[in-house]
Amino acid sequence: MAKRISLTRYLVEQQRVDGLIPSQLRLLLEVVARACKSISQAVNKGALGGVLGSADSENVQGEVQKKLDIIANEVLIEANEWGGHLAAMASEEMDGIYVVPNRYPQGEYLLLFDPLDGSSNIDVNVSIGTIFSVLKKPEGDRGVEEKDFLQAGCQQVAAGYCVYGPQTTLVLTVGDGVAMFTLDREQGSFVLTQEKVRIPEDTKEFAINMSNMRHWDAPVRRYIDECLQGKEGPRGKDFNMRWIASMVADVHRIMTRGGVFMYPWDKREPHKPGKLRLMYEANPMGWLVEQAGGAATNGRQRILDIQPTHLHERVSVILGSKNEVERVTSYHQPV
Ligand code: AHM
Ligand code: MG
Repeated sequence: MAKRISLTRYLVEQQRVDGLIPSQLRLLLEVVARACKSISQAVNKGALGGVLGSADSENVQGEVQKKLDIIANEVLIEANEWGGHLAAMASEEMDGIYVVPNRYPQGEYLLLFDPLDGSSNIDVNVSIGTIFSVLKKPEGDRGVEEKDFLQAGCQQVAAGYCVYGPQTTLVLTVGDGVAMFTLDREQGSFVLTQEKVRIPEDTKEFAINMSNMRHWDAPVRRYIDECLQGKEGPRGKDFNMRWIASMVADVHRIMTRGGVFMYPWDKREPHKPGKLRLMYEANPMGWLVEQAGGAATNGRQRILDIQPTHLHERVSVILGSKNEVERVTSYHQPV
């Protein structure tokens, strides 16, 4: 029988053999995984757990919060605040940063998360997920501040997501490729099910919210127009479209079989660079995709090179199969 490698064992081996993960980071990742298990349980209960529907609140972006957005946010904070490995956390669902209270020891890491991505899919039993990113707190004795979080994505020391679908799958990178772990519900542990994930460089599948087509910029329109022309057009092949409207689920499909995912700037909100959030969505997903051999840009530059100026910054996102991302990006370059 093939040996089963648990997440714990995988992380210990990465720490011991490859020296890739300091012990504090290993502990942190274990705690995040444990929190994801709790969120997965809440998601699975659905109406039976009374967790569906909206709460009577809005987040900092003015979006109505779902009950599960709030539950997932609390689970992540409660699981992570006391372990001693973190200095502070930031979440899509909180206005400012959450500094670890004085009653607990302070660690050297910063954790950022979108506690429950794909909120519009919660009540309709479609895959949703948690996205997270880990940064190192800059050196120094002063207390942690919001500006400590404003590091480019290339500074991440770990990133991952957990998709709550037919299976619960945790996907992780610490900078040495991407590994996938499937939750064994009977054992209550994540088991390694794929290592060295590779995204094919070419694809015939794109993911974009087509209902926004009339609002897009010319380069995105051109790319999608050419895909839609199929075999008869300049691409010489037929394309398929998939849009789940949960970034986690769309990215997971791309991790599994390739494709290109786009949430571009559009002219409905001309002053916003895009819909998705740089720190909680684009950076962790961008790094995971790059670690699996794909690419991630905002049309003009590599996502991971963007210097953030505020915590809840938004960004235009194009990521997935390398050759397609490079093509869309090249359409954005001035001629
Ligand atoms: P959320 O973090 O509030 O759930 O919003 C992000 C989600 C992404 O998961 C998804 O790609 C996108 O919003 C879907 O947007 P739309 O409803 O415009 O298709
Ligand atoms: Mg969200």
